[in-house]
Amino acid sequence: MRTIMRWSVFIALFALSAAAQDRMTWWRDARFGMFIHWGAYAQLHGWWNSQRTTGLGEWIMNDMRISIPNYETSAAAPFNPTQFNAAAWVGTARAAGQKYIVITSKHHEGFSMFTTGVARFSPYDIVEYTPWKQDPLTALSAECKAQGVRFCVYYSIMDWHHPAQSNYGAAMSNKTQYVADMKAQLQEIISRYDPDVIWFDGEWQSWWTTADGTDLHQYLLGLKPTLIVNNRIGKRALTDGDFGTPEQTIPTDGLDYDWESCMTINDTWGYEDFDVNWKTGLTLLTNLVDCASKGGNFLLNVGPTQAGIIPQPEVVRLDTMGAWLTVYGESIYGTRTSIFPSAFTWGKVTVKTGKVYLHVITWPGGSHQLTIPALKNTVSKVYLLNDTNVTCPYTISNSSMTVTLPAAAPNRYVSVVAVAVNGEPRVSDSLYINNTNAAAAYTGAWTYSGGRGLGDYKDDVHYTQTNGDYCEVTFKGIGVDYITERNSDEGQVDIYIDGVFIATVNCSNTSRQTQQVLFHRDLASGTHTLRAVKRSGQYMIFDALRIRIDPAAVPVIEQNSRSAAPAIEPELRARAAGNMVRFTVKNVSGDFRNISFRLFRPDGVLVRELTSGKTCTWDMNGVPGGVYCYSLTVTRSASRTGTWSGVLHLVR
Ligand code: FHN
Repeated sequence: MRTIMRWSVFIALFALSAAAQDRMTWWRDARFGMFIHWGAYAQLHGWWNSQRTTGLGEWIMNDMRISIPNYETSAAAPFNPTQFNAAAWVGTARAAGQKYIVITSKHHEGFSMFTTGVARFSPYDIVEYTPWKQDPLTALSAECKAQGVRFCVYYSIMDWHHPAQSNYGAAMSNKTQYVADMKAQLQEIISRYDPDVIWFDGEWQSWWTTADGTDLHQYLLGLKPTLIVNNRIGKRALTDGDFGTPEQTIPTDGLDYDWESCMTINDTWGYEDFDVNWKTGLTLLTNLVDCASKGGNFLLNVGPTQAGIIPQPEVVRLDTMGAWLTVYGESIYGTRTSIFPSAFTWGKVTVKTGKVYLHVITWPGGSHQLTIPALKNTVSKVYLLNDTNVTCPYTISNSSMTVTLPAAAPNRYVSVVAVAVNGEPRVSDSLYINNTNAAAAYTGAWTYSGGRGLGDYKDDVHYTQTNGDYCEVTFKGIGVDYITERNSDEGQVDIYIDGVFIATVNCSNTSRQTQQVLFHRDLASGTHTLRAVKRSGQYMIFDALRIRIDPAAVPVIEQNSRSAAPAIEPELRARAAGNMVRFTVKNVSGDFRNISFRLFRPDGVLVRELTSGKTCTWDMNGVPGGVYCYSLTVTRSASRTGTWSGVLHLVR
């Protein structure tokens, strides 16, 4: 009798070590910090020999090829910021809603903004080398503790003044000596100012390696186990430090690990008196909301003057952000990344236990309605976050929720609508069929266009110019959204479901709009076919379908037709108590060789992969909850291979 093997895949979750989780908790909850670039370069404020520097204010020594002696006498020695006021600086950050400050303790110029006793750094520091003779880090760390703001420091590995480095940090003549000196200085900083984060930079020189970063990180954790460091302690790899550091940009889809986007309010980090290209309050608030909606932090920079004053245009903008956060901070602090698989044209979403926050940047006209994918939760109330007495009517279908808003936006920048739910917000499971998925079939003269950079889903589309051409997709689910672009050169598209004409959608619009939900249909659970047919206009664009999965349906696990192995356990569900997910394929007979296990996002992007062995433990930190597809191949012998695929729910 054929041995019937019982395959099952057990999923056991192990919480990350409590220390690792606790260490990052305050940082993740903080969401918004102040970067301060302040050094001897402020004394030159962007000028050298009556010429404007060609680059950033803090790079003036390098960019204007200033020698060390000239920089010592012209920038460092005369630096005398008599108007510095720690209470005012920290007060500005606190009023702005910035929960932590990261100040340059030593930038590439090598001038220490604190008293250092380390040979080869001393006496090139703000106390010993200037007429001012004060230590701003002492004052700021004390003031931060007094005002409840976390104190953190920036530290440059590259050092244009230390005798072991030459050619503006490109050459290293005595790395052992320099690393020893740097470690001694960092010990001074930790013991004297107790920073919560050390923000490394200047790691790109070839003489600094990943191994150097790992060694330094271990050394620092020995001094302060709860210290957080960024990925520039190494070489900005995923495994370096505690968080990623996108600079002057916000990752389009966020990152699936902790990250912080740092930005300037104008275009320079260090002060330049001629850089007046100030970002607007709307831009800055939109950036903050964008970061939070993608699970990241926003570190916004100020560049104080040679006198020790934060430029007023920066203070004004920070005040604007603080006023907004006073009303809407609940939707930023302590929130997590949006649970919805794609962005919305009207704004951004953040969540926390019991709440979904809709950050509406473009207030809807007409009927003033927003539609979001249906939540799995019970909705108890929808209201304006700025006035909880103003509730918003809403309707829920089995795959979407429509909220009707007041006619006017309550805030001139970003208005927030709160959706109160029971427990952890969870969205109805949905799958994306992108225009390149195998499931999409095209009839006629279609063309593929990728990398348009116009906001398409996965930045690619198929298009045709021939009326009658169509795209067709067969899927299983309880609802479908036809997602495409609208533009002035597009026309009408006929939508058929299961061979029946349902609607003609208008894809024309005076200006280009991408990822528009132009058609939505709730469906009986089962297999359906959507056909989109070009009827008129110059172009028809096909971008994606969003399909609602029936949570009650147990997806069929396709079993390799050649294998005698029995069906695998149906739909796997992993409830993440922590972030570590351990997959083990358990085979009673125990005689199989290995497994390959791949986890995909619904749109086909590979999330995690195991290509050999019998168990794997993946850190799912930063991987949002939702529906994932998996494929599992078990090899017992050359002729006995079983392949299964299915759906796995990662529930946060
Ligand atoms: O070279 C530095 C620059 O001066 C500034 O400090 C930025 C801030 O993140 N970091 C480096 C450039 O990536």
